[in-house]
Amino acid sequence: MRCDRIWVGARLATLSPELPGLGEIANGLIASRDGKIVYSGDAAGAPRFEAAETIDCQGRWITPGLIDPHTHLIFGGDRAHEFELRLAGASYEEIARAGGGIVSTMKATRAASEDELVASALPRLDALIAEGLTTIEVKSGYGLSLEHELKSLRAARKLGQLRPVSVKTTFLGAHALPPEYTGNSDGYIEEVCERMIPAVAAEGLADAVDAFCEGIGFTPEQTRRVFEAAKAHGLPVKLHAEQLSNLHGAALAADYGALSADHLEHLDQAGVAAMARAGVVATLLPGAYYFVRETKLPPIEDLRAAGVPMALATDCNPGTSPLTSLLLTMNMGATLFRLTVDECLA
Ligand code: DI6
Ligand code: FE
Repeated sequence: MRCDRIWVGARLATLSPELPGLGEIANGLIASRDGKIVYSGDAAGAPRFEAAETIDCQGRWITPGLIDPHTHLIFGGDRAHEFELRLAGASYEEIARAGGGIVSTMKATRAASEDELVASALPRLDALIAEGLTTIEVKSGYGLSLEHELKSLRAARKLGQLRPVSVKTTFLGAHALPPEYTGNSDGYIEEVCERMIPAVAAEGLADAVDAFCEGIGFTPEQTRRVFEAAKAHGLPVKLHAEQLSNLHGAALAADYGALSADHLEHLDQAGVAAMARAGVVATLLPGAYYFVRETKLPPIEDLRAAGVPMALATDCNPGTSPLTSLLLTMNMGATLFRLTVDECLA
C-alpha cells in the first residue's frame, strides 16, 4: 500500500483499556497519507507499505495527541505585576481588593474585541500545540455579562477554526461576582440561569457548564441552581470544587452526573466515594497548586483506590496558573502529586 510516511520501531502508547498500563505495542508502526493516519498498530500485522519517507523511531514512544481538559485560555490583559506583589507579601484577597485579581482581568476582557481575545489566546494555544496538544477545553468566565461571555465563547470557538485542534467550550459565567452585582450574588446567579445559559444554549456556543463553588466564588446552593439551568438546556456540567476549602462540591457535581470535578485539594472520603459511584473524572491542576503555594495535596491515593479516573490539565489562567505547558503539568503531576508516569500520560 502506498503512503507518504511511515514510522517504524516505535513503542506505541495506545491507552487502549483492553491492554495493560499504557496499552503498549512494543514494535509499533504508524503510516500516514495526505496528512491522515492510515495505519497504527503492531508492525507484525501491518500491510506492506511503500512509503516516500521512513522514520526509524529506535524504540521511542509515540503517544496519542495530548488533551488539556481545563483551561481559561480566553482572557484580556495579564496580571504579571501581581507576581511581584505576592512576593512582597500581598495575599490573593488583598490584591483583589486593590483592584487586581479576577475583576482586573474582567475589565481587560470586556475592553477587548473578539478578534483581540483570539489574537492574545493564540500564542498560548500555539505553545500547547508545540508540545503535542490536539484537544483543548476552553472556558469563558472573565466576561461576567451576557455580551462579554458570548464574545468569549465565540473567541474560544474561533481558535478551533484557526488551528488544527478540537476545541470544547465551557460556559463559566458563575466564575466570580461582577462589580455590578456587589452584595447581590443571588441576583447574578439568576442572570446566569435565566438569561445567560439560555442564550449560550440557543447559540450552541458551549459544550458544558462550569461554576466556581468556593467561599470566594459561589455557594453549593447557587451552584445547584446553575446545574439545574444547564440540565434544563441539555448541557452537561463540571465543577471547580474543593480548591481552597471543602464545600462538598464534588458530591454535588456527582449528583448531576458531572463530566468532572476539578482541583479537589480539599476533597474528603465522601466526595471520593460519590465521584466513584457517578463516574466523575478527577481533573487535577498541579499548576494552580504550585502557583498559590498550596500545601494540601488532593487525596490521590484515595482516588486511585476508589478507581476514580484522574486527568491532568494546565488550568491556564492569568491569576493562579499562568501555565501553557502540558509537559510541565505532567511533570508536576508526578513530582508534586506523586502520580505515576502512566497516570500522568493517561
Ligand atoms: N479557580 C482559580 O484558581 C481561578 N479560577 C478559579 O475558578 C482563579 C482565576 C483568576 O484569579 O483569574
Ligand atoms: Fe480553573
